[in-house]
Amino acid sequence: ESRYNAAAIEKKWQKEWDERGLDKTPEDKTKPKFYALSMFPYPSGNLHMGHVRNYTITDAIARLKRMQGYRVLHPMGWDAFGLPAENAAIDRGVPPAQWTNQNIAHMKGQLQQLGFSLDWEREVATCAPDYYKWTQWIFLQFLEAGLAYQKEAAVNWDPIDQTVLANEQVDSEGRSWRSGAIVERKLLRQWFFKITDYAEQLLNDLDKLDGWPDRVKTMQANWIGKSVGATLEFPVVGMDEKIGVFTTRPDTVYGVSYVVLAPEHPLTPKVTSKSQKQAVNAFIKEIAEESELERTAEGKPKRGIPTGGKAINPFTGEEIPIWIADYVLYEYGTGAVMGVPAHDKRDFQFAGENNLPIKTVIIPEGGDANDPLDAAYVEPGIMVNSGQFDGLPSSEGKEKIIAYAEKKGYGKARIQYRLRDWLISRQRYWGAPIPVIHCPSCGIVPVPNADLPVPLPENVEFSGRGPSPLAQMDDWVNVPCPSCGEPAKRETDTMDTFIDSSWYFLRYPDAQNEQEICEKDKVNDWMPVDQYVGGIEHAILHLLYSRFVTKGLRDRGLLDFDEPFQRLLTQGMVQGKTYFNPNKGGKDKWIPSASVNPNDPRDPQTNEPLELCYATMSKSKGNGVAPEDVISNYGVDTARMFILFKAPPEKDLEWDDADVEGQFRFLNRVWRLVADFVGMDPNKKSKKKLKDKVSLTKEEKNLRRAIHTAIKEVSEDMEGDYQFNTAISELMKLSNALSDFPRKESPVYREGIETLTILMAPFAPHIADELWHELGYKTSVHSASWVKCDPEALVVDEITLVIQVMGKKRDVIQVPASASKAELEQYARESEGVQKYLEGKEIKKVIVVPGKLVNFVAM
Ligand code: ANZ
Ligand code: ZN
Repeated sequence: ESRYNAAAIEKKWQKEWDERGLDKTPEDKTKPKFYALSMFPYPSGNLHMGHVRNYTITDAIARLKRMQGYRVLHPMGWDAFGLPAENAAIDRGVPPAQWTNQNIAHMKGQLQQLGFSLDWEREVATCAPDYYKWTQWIFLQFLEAGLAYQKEAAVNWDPIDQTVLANEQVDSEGRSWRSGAIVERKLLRQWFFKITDYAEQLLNDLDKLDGWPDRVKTMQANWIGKSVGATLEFPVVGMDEKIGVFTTRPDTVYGVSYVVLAPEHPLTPKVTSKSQKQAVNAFIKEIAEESELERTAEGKPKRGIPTGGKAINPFTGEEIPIWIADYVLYEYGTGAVMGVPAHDKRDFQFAGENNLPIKTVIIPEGGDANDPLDAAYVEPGIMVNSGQFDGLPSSEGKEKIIAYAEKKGYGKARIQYRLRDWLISRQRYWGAPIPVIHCPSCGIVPVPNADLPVPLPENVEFSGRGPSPLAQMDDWVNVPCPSCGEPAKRETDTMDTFIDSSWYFLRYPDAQNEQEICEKDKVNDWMPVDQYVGGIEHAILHLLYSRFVTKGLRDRGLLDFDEPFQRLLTQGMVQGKTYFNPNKGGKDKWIPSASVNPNDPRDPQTNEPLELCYATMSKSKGNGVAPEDVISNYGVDTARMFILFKAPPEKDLEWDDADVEGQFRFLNRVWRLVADFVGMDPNKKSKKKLKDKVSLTKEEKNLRRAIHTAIKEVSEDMEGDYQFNTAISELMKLSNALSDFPRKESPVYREGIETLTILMAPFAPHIADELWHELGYKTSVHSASWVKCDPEALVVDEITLVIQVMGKKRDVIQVPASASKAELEQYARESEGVQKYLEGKEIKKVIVVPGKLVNFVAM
């Protein structure tokens, strides 16, 4: 074939690979294992360019590792439960299962068309009963271990999706991760996973994750939010009650001027005086409607009122007022704080607004305790006005105060985490039912393992976005109690879909096992995942949950490892050329490219000229490039080469048609290179393997150096950090060196052509296999061994020496790389080019820069 026909060869090789079973996971334990995993997609209906980038990266790694002699597990599945399916059912009357399965079928076809080397025999879909059976099994394991429990709590309520959300699913603006609605607070009885039991391990084990981006580790550490301090107890005046406060600054205890309870604190009504009762109740009502975010936002006025009650600072014996305020959260620490206006920003503001005393107890080195403060002094310093602790540095004082408190019974050391338990129940239909039964006499009864899965009923009616349809299905809800046989009711909440995805990677090693979640030997053999690739948006949610579930199952004796993902690559976004109207604001300013003439871009409504930028591809901006369009124009291999070449994998990638075209031309060039070689006169075309490296000509040596430099550079770029872009540049250099090489009948030329084909295989797998076939091989290039660099070939035996006279370049010569300084000078003096510039002049000085140049200072 003389022309590169991407469509034809891609179809051909995809079929070949399938027939030869190349993508199946080998069981041969003599090879080292490599588990390459992409975050599995939500089956929304269509693959977008972000998916294509994600899976291209993982696929290139999987293909490389196979060639490097690993047995590779590279599976794919579907994160298939979730609200969009239910909303589609409401909006269009299609059952969620049907909508989901149609989408899966379509997207699977797209993935297959992209030629990813996935082992489809291990495909999982979280909405399949043989999968969610094990999600339910995990729930029961956790229930038995005390890691799953029910409690009444103030929870995040999404008013659009009509369900509760976990804290991780509410962004920093207080919006739902899914619907974008501002979440409300509601008091509800809900199921939780006790992730807080693992807070310390989740934090410490981050140190084991060398192959994770620091940014992600920092985000997790901040989310876990470890604070070291103490609980100190303040007796309530006239009552046998103490208010425990959590503080990270026990060293400031002599500066306390009031105590604040969260309005919801159980002591609030007790300590409130008669005269304050009405005001306090009114205030509590007001606060109940505020979100946690509004309550704690910096800069916002802190609202609060005195309860009329008083407490005693055990360290000073002083009586201080008890307040309630919105900035104190009931769910954190003890739900109460000691107010130290001089050394805490929020307390400083609160004291200023409410005329409470401000007492300095920490000063900077050389500072003065009587200096007035215009802001809280929050840095460490020296303790003053603190009785026997005066003069201590605050860090030491902190320890001493805690020790003293423990001795006197005023309190004790405490470690507090920001992390809260994971709220896992959802009042929706399309999720795994929580497998418990509520019995009036036995209480919560787990569904026996033999009865799993608790199936989702199929004949559901979706009336609207009201309460979960499950709660309305009497046939399904009413069951005999598994324990006493009396009438009982099923739990109607389903599990957060993040549970489904927190263990799917454990299923692939043994995806079809009907008896167990996975065979212990298999999962311990394949896990942990050697390279995980996915989006940064999961930095906390999915990755934290997966780490927790892994540790929980490890402690149930199922797993032998601590962490699920050894290395993590978070790929950047794919950005598209985006038109916007600079005179418009908000979402209106984005103008879909489909409605714009690229030669004269104008707002179709106002006719104003538009500007261009790059922004993450999205439906709302109308700036997407459809994968299928690129494939039909150029083929899969071009799309892959462009994606891998255009930007390092962790950086954002700007989609640029000219650069796509550039990669297409490069593949065509390689195609011609091989076609010309294969088409050469058979007598001239070398079939000989290179045996004798000594008698190579200078050109041959140079070409070999180019070949082995490419091998070395590409292999190094593929170690750990996967710098595909620079690897592909090396391929381009090698192809140029081959084009320039004059003696195509040399065995070194064949070595070069074959090397280029092998090096290209992970990136452009279809064309590489076709060229390999053209080169006369019967087996796939993907079963070939990765090439090794011959260090001998890299040795430079000649260097280029520049010769200058008075700093001007006059000649360039080749000299032996081993020449000494004196020899370099000698070669330079003898070079022809400089003779006329030195004639009749006296050489005053010779400057020799070894390996580079000789400069004559001559007059
Ligand atoms: C007195 C104090 C003095 C404090 C000082 C700070 C500086 P992190 O680091 O986030 O753990 N706090 C404790 N419980 C709280 C709650 N439920 N709602 C709001 N604030 C609470 O913060 C710990 C500090 O936050 C604690 O230390 C407490 O204020 C406050 F110069 O105690 B500190
Ligand atoms: Zn019972």
